[in-house]
Amino acid sequence: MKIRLNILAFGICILGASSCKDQPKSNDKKTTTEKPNFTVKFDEDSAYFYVQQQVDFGPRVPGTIAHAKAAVYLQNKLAMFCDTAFTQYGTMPTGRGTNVAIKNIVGTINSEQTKRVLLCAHWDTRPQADQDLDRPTEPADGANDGASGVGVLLEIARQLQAQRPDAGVDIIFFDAEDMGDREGGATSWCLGSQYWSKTPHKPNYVARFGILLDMVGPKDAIFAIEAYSWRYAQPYVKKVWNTAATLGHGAYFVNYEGGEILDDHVFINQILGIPTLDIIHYEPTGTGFGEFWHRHSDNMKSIDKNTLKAVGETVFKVVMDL
Ligand code: AHN
Ligand code: ZN
Repeated sequence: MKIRLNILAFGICILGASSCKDQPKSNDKKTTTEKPNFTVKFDEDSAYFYVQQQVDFGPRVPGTIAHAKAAVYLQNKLAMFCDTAFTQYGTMPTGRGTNVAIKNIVGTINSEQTKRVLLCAHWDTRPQADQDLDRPTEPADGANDGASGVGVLLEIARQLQAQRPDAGVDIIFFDAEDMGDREGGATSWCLGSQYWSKTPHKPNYVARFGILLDMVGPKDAIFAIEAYSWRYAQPYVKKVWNTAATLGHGAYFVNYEGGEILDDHVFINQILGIPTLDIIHYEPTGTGFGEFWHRHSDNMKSIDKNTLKAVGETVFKVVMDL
């Protein structure tokens, strides 16, 4: 928090930083838009619980029993909260001579609405915590890297039952984002989103824009503006970052560029052409993604409820404002 205050020169962020801490546990914030009344609601305890439940299956490494069980859990959750839910099955080359089975899990709200938004996150866990000196061939829990984005989206879906959005919403949990490496090259990452972008769950699928959540749980997370997001989805980056500032979350959604990150949204932008932005924790030092990244410290201790709330409220309001 201190570092961020020093870096940032403008008022919104400074105000945001001081107000987001020690906030009373009120979930209700009146909005200031001309839209029909709604209240920004997001329960961070609920989101945290959804992260915990995923982690409790064990690392969701493609091909494992934990992965298979989590897929059922996630489809059931989306079936509870959305109008429809199903799993898209596929197969993709890993880039290293093998294929991997893909399960992309899709929940849809207001299927007939043409004004749609895509909300997505990857749900798989990297097969190895290869940034760790200790046990680098074993997977981490993937609390941040995978489970955090999914947990936030599940809570948003739950809230959208009580306050129905005018827009259509498609929530997609992408499989096999995190199996990539240098040897396999760029296309060895993001296998589920590559599959879906080539073969969307509905023929001729369109959405106005998409929001990808990745590693949205660290304490004092920094969501710098990711360069592909700025290139392909600039108006929506502005909308999301301005919404965050309005809600007092400007300390997380900072106004500087964080470089190019190869993530699921790149393939959605380049293959399908749906402008999609990435909300991803970016740390200017070290690995770029924080101390926990691809290490065994990516466990529940690396999840902060305040960060989940900042992201959840922001995305909820963007959806309801549509
Ligand atoms: C690369 O490291 C090439 N991309 C980061 C995307 C990622 C990995 N997100 C989570 N794990
Ligand atoms: Zn990862």
